[in-house]
Amino acid sequence: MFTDKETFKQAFLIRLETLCGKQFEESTTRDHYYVLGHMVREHISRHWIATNERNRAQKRKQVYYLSIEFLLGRLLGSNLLNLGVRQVVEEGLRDLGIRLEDVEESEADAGLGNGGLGRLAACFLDSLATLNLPGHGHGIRYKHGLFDQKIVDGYQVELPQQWLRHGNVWEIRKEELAVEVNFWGKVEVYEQNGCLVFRHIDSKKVMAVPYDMPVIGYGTNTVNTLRLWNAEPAKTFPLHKDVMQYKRETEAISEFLYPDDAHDEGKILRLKQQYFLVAASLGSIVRAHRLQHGNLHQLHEYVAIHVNDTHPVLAIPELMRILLDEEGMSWEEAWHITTHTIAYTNHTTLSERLRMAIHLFQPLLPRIYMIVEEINERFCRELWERYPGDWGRIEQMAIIAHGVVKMAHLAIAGSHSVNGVAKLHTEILKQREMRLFYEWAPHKFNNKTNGVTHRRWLLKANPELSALITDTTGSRWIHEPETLIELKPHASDPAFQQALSAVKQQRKGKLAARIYEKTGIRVDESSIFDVQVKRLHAYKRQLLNVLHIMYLYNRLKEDPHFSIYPRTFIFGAKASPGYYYAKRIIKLIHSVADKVNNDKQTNEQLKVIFLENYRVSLAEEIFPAADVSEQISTASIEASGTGNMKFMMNGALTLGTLDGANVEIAEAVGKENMFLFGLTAEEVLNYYEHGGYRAHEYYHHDKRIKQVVDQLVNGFFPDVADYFEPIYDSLLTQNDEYFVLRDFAAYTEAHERVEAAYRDPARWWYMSAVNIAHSGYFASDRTIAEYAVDIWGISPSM
Ligand code: 73E
Repeated sequence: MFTDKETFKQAFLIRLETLCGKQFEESTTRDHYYVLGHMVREHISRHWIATNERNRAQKRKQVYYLSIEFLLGRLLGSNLLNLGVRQVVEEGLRDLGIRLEDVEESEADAGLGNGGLGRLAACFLDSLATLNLPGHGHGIRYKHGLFDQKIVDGYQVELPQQWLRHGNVWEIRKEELAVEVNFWGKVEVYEQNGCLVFRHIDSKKVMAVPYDMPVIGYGTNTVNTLRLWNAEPAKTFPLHKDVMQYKRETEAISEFLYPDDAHDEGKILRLKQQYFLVAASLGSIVRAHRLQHGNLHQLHEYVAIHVNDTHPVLAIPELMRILLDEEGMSWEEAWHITTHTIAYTNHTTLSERLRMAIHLFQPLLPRIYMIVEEINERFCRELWERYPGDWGRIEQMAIIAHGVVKMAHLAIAGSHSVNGVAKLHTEILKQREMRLFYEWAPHKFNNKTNGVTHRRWLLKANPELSALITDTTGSRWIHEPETLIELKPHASDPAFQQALSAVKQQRKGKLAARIYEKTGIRVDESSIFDVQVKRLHAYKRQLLNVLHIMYLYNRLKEDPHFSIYPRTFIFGAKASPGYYYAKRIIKLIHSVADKVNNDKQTNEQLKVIFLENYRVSLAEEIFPAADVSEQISTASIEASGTGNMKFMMNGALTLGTLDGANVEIAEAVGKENMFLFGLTAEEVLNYYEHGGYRAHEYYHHDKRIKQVVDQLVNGFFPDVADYFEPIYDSLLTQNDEYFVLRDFAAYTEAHERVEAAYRDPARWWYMSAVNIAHSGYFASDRTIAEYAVDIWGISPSM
């Protein structure tokens, strides 16, 4: 039905009638979206079935990627692109007077994630399918994804996200594959034929119902599966009195995504979600394996299970439970299979501190808790043999200690592979955060530097630049992103530079139009677009960016000889609803924007824009239009960052610290092709360990700093009273935990280097081209190929 324009149009119009019961004339954009989605599903269904059949018949090893988040964004555009039918569809619709762009925009973002971690999982699915790897996702079908952000008077307000309001064309409910999940109750132990038998009784049952979504590879027939689990009441309602409450509590499990990024909360509902995901996923994985192999003795040879951060770490005791209680295996065999099946990625050093209180854990999951206790006992015994008498070490490494379960320790003990997400991050894990574990089992530790799918973030998001690349070097880069390096010889070619800058200009114009539509503010399209988009977090230091803007403003007001190359500072960021400090920073950005944008003396040189409700679809409009990519976290804290890679691919230059994957970007492009500044990770970690930083000194010795910090509290922003006082206090009273003032001068100086480079177009576009040329390494195809070989032991299946 997509072979040519005419066939497509015919097929489209017929389905409009059968699916929507409408004539073309009465149809709406949403109808068009619905019909197109169905056509794609129909088109791929044969391949989807065939992929599943092949996996069954070939008995190939499969990987299951367990993640509490999948930040998919919109799917229509990328599915059409991956199927290679986008152009036919676009032209066919155009004949009918429909713009494909409008149809795409009517799709709601599937916002089932907070930020980098969830988006990484989505990029990985794209690469798995494209590389024909047998890899599938398991997640939760949250009714409400990450909240929608509204800005009212400069303050963030959260609204529930409603992505399912008009249904979801991509999913198929598979009720017959539902899995029962047990909570609460107690464990009965009795003896049978000389063995101890454990039975979980009086539990509250929840049905996990899978909704399958196809994951379509680029230019291949492989269609993998993303299985999202929905929590529903069990088929037979229990006969206890409060049926309504049971229904409410059950459905609550898959109702909301927790809006926390890079920091976890030990809440009971979160633990319920985690076990729900794990029990449902393992139930379905094990059922499929049993059907094929009859038993689970070879599970680890045919199945790899990846736990994305510690959220799904209960996969370890749950798999043990299945092997022990359902299969009757010995502890030794069950442990062998479990540890050889499971691998774990750590995404943040903060998660090392992640704990779950026993008094919450034990009653909710009594049998799982017993198994964790046993794992801990055996683990401590092993440590005791290895380090006799070294109580201190064993206490620090124990999985259960002082009334809590340490999730990261369980993950390391129960898996065969532990990886960080960038070189620097993995080194910090090995040498600091997880040093004792690294000493105990160095062979488990490895690095897998993150990557992003260049097909969404370059090919789809930036067709203008993609066309230029293909015109220059051919289209091999789409399948083999590392061949982008072939652009390098063109980096100093004036004609190429000219074309590159024209493409950027075009995208800046497009974003400027969007900014005007959303905010009513006109920005100068020839100004430098300087962008910081990411979750709002103190360690990401949006505050450093804002204080620098305040400094520029002050200087422009006070110094008649001072001028700058016109700049547009663009922000996008959601703050966790309960993270009050972050919310104050959002208000601060708006207060500064208000001043700067409305001051005739400055607003031709300086503009500040906050784009509300930052999300995947908005990101796709922003990256292609950026000149400068702000990656300014306190060194050592951002595990990797992935926005940095998306900017780089789109030819923006990084203004950043030597943190996370910035370090590897610098290795790839050369320090001279970035704007690096500030403390190194080692310096930061030294300060944290030995002290010696006094924020007051920087405040008193640098007039620029004193002025902007004082302006937070001295009435400079008259409408906010003392709302920014906590920000002021964080810098001075609390000695500036993230070294904002310490790095201020270096950051200002780096901005001056940016400006100088931008004033020299030949240099700027050379640098930009070099960045694009080296971005292939940061494609998730490379990352996934490494996981496949080093961790999962899977190979392509076609
Ligand atoms: O540096 C990023 C990293 O690029 C890191 O902060 C982020 O993961 C990205 C992908 O590897 C991350 N998110 C979380 N932890 N690390 C997190 C923690 C709890 C809940 C939700 C997300």
